[in-house]
Amino acid sequence: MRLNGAEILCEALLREGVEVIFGYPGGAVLPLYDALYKYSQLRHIQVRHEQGAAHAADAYFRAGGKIGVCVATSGPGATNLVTGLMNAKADSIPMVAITGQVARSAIGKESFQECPTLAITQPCTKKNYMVRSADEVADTVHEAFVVARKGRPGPVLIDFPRDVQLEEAELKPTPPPPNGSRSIFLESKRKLEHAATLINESQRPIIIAGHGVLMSGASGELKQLAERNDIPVANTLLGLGSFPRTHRLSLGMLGMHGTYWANYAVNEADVVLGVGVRFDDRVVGNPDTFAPEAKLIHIDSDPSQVGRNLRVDAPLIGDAKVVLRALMPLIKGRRRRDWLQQIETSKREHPFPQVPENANLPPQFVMAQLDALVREDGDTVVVTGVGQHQMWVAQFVSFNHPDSLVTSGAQGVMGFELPAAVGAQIARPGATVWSVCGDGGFQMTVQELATIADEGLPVKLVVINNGYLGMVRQWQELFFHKHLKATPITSPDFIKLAEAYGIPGLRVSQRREVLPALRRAREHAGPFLLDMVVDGEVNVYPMMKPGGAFAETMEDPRWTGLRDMVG
Ligand SMILES: Cc1cc2nc3c(=O)[nH]c(=O)nc-3n(C[C@H](O)[C@H](O)[C@H](O)COP(=O)(O)OP(=O)(O)OC[C@H]3O[C@@H](n4cnc5c(N)ncnc54)[C@H](O)[C@@H]3O)c2cc1C
Ligand SMILES: Cc1ncc(C[n+]2csc(CCOP(=O)(O)OP(=O)(O)O)c2C)c(N)n1
Ligand SMILES: [Mg+2]
Repeated sequence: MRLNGAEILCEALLREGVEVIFGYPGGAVLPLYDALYKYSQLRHIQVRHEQGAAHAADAYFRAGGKIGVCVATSGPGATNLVTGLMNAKADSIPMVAITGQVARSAIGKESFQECPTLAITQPCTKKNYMVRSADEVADTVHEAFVVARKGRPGPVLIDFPRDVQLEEAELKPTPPPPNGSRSIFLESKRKLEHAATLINESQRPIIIAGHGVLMSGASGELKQLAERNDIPVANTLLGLGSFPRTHRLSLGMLGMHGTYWANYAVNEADVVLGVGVRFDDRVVGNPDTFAPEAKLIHIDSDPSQVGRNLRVDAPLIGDAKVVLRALMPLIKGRRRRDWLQQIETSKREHPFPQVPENANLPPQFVMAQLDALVREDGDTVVVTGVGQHQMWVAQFVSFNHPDSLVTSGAQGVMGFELPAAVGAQIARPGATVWSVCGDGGFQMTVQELATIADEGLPVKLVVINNGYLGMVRQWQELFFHKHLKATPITSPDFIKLAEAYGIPGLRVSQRREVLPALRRAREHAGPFLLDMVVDGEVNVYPMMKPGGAFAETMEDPRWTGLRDMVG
């Protein structure tokens, strides 16, 4: 069958099981949009900015596990994708991005809307291609999906010259599927036995479960191993949900804003088992003082991540699920009353983050109430922006299921919250999707309210309106002599703004209003916005200083038990 390049691309996407494309048209992708006009099986979500397309495609994967596809035109369309590509690359999210390019004969001539997309996106993709003939299109698309998924996943970009979209070629048969996308388990039995001996003989082990556990679908294996050997589990921000937060062995998040007791347990541990975790500096602080007494076992599918940030005693390279399964028979069943008791004592002495008693509506109160609702619901996704509200979500919401948190980790992209909510809701139409937004971040991609309204996505937007770029204000207060420069931020009337898009909303400024408002938003059939006018000058604690040691953890001495207050 002879088709043009754009039609071949659509056929190849369908063969890859693609159902949704997040995109924005322009001159250099007009032939592709003409093909999409015919290929109505490919649902096209028209975002309002290409950055939104990339974030939506990213969250589509994080929430639903299927690779997201985004499309942009050449020049400004392609450059608008860059933040989203970098975000996906840094957080190991597979994605396929397709950009239009000027015709082959116009390349290199500073043609209208020409830009060096391959050069610009090379560092923020796993691989990028330019298809130079229609004949190459199908194979390139299939290869892109394989590359995006395998090893450490990430985004792949295909630059698609306009004339190649129009050129005709024969549609090739589908290539055979590659031999399994999981990386082959490389480690010897001796290495597994060494790691198992370290665990079995340890007195104070801890598991640090990261994003790789979710990527591998290894939550079940993780739970089995933790329970068999009675090992407490701390999660990274991106690993939250890989181990049930309400499980007796869960310590919550570790790291810069992790729970005191998770960081305490790491500090006291004699063995640390890291699973699918990159040991980012927000997790480790100062590498010289991290887990000072521990032997480190590291399971990761990407050999370049092992030993990169920390010295590793027992590396186990491979897919988390495969390695954990291989390790399991070597792990002894045992109970660790003394060690767990030691951690319980630390919990009692350093209770959970709290609020000043005289506070009116502390943001943490909102999070604790949201947690109550999330626990009631079976199928929930919480999306966040970046900043203080993100950390309070991580601290207060009990993520008990995989793929229930969608957040930007390594890049910390403000503005992720709205377009990511679009992608998450489209991936999980039956789920309640809460998007907890910063008043700053919300204003960065606010135009995606139109996408939410157009598509009738029943997203629940909770704007944490603290009047500040709160996280930066916190750093100015703590480390820059309270010089608040450019961090107080004004906002439009969020309710009126939402109304302009046909989205109803409610303003909340009192504690007693919070839970009824959250319920009302949840019960509303369509999108709903809550403008939570919270106390502005509240800091996220505990906080380990950047690059600092556990011993330097900052706690707020003024605060008293919030969880008791909200019941
Ligand atoms: C304001 C702010 C504050 C933050 N504070 C904290 C904090 O206090 N604590 C915290 O934890 N984070 C914090 N972060 C996030 C932090 O920056 C990192 O993004 C996060 O710690 C990374 O988690 P990770 O290593 O689990 O995930 P990733 O960075 O995604 O790494 C995943 C690892 O898993 C591996 N992997 C992938 N697939 C597989 C597989 N199938 N099998 C095995 N391995 C696999 C990858 O090779 C990689 O090494 C913060 C971010 C922001 C924006
Ligand atoms: C695109 C982008 N620009 C700047 C920053 C730096 N930054 C990190 S957190 C933050 C403040 C976020 O403010 P807001 O969205 O209101 O959330 P809050 O911290 O107040 O909860 C800023 C400016 C960033 N992470 N991303
Ligand atoms: Mg704010």
